[in-house]
Amino acid sequence: MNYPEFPQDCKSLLSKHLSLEVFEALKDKKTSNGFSLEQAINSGVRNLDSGIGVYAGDKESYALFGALLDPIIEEYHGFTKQDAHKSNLNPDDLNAPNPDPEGKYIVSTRIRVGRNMDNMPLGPAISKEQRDHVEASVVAGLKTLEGELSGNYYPLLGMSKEVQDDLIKDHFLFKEGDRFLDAVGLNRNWPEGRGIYHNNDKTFLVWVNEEDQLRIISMQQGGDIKEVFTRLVSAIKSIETKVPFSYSDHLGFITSCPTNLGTAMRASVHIALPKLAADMEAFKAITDKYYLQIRGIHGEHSESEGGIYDISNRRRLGITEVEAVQDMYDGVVALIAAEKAL
Ligand code: ADP
Ligand code: IOM
Repeated sequence: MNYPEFPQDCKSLLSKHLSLEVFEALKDKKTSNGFSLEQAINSGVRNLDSGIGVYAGDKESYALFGALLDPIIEEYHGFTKQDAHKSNLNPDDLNAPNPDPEGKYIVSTRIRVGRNMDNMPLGPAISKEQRDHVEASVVAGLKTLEGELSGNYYPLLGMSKEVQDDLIKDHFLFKEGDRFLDAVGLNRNWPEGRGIYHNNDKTFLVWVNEEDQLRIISMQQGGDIKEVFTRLVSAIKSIETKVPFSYSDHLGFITSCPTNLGTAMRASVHIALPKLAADMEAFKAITDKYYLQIRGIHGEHSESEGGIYDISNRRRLGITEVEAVQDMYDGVVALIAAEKAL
């Protein structure tokens, strides 16, 4: 492979950190699962609108391709090689009374974590047999969940197009054919090995074998962020007794995208901010201050509709889960105050 030239206006962290020197040092390296630099960067090379543009094929990728990944991790999370990751899943430490009890701004709240199985390649380097094994192990674990977490698993294979489209439209299921995931091999053998588990109310869901092998999700209408977090923590604690997760003392939970390392947590609200959105500079000044990310209404790489935005914590590594949710909560309080003042 030749050194990829990125256009001047490309903003991905890959384009910023893949110098010719780094490329030459890494281009012939492969992890023990056969994952190469060419595979790691293909998504960002093909998709110039990537935010990051690089993925790991396994835990080893983070060490082997460290010359590229370390500066990306540092820039995204503000986390250096000297820093240590930390965890706090205690809902009592979260200060988050509902910021919008009248339901004027917050449509819904969702908190998810990514997880991958220990001693398995990540999705970009996994074989079909290994992926099917992950699905079977995860589903066996999920079937033992009780109470509010008890539900059913719905494999994508055999799901009608109508059901699938409705689940996507209603924000419960991942989309199909994502070009960013496609370019790193995350859509191989689609739809086999993929599916969704959820309880009856769809307040607790698990995506199987999308960007990560598990996305554990708690969501509900309105702005009771603490209730959503509490349900998620109880799910994580139950599932981790059944499925061994890939973890590193330094990087926290191992995920295929470097943005998700650490807590692997994205806590978001769908929130109506039509007035503030008319002044994007003022909007971004608040989201930057509270380390927040703005997404559109259908998730990453989508647009806002009707003044409703997806606002979530940006940092995930080097801070605890409680701090990640607190970032989102404090920022949302400030955003609502700004919207009210207009
Ligand atoms: P992820 O959150 O796993 O990184 P996406 O950004 O693609 O992935 O979002 C996945 C889905 O979750 C999308 O349909 C998105 O609209 C939905 N979603 C995210 N946050 C919320 C929320 N607070 N309320 C309802 N749906 C949400
Ligand atoms: N997590 C991943 N889907 N994303 C950061 C892709 C990108 O824009 O690089």
